[in-house]
Amino acid sequence: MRSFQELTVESNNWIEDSLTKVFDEELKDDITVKASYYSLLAGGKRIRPCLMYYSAKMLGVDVQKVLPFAVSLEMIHTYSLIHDDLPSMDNDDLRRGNPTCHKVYGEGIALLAGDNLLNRSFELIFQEVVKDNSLALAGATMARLSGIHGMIGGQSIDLSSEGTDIPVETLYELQRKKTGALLEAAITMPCYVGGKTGEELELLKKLSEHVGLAFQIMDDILDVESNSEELGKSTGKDERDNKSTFVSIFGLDGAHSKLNAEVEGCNKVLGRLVELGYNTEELTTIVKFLSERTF
Ligand code: GRG
Repeated sequence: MRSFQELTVESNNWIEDSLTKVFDEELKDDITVKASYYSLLAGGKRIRPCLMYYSAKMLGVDVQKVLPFAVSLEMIHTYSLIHDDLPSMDNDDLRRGNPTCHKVYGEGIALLAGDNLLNRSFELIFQEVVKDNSLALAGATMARLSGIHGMIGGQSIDLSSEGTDIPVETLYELQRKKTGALLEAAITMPCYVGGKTGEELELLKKLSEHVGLAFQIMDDILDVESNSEELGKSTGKDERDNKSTFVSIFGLDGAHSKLNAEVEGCNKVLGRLVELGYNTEELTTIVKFLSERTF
């Protein structure tokens, strides 16, 4: 069985080259394009493309057809990080081991770089839909999961509840949207692209919900237990900003048991996919990594 690191070598080979050419060559000297590439090509775990690649492989969906959606998703994810780091939001200096976009390019250009990544990501999707109309649902789903019903909706609840003790149900809703929605896009997009909208889609939605919560619970744990050298971003922020998190509400031990519950949920869904005849080896390895990650 291959390790998570070995799996990402393959998925990074699949996506990385495309990420370096998302903007037209003649725009390479534009300051907003430079700032966009600065953040997009700074690395990061690339967990969303990895999940999308191995979900497609499991379903037997052509990874070349899925690729523009993975590129688009990583662009949307990067825009959200640039905007989240701005002084008017989380006010952060460090991201992916480097100074944040606005520290290097200034706030105005960082704002534009985020906008630019978002707009271009949907332009890339529309270009695919123009070629093949059957991809329209995939594009619409990507927009919905990134927007007010998904990530932006989660961020909206998050910002409006800073400094207050939120009920557990609100914490779950916030995190399902803020973190979970883009992970759902990663895991389910191959279903929409490949026209597999039956039981597989329902199972992969369920899997994403557990993966999203496990990912966020681990993020909250690492914010307390890890350090900025290891994570490439600042730590201790949740307490600084008086945020309700899985750790602040359940304590560290409680957060670890919530994490285990989500991992069990993932494994149950993966078990059902095995019963349906799918090979879940790679997705199982990724889930294991997410539940043990140190960065
Ligand atoms: C600004 C619309 C808008 C949304 C911001 C991304 C985000 C929403 C907030 C950042 C803070 C946070 C804890 C988000 C939860 C999602 C998350 C853990 C993002 C970091 O994702 P990783 O760890 O990052 O995959 P890398 O750098 O590895 O790609």
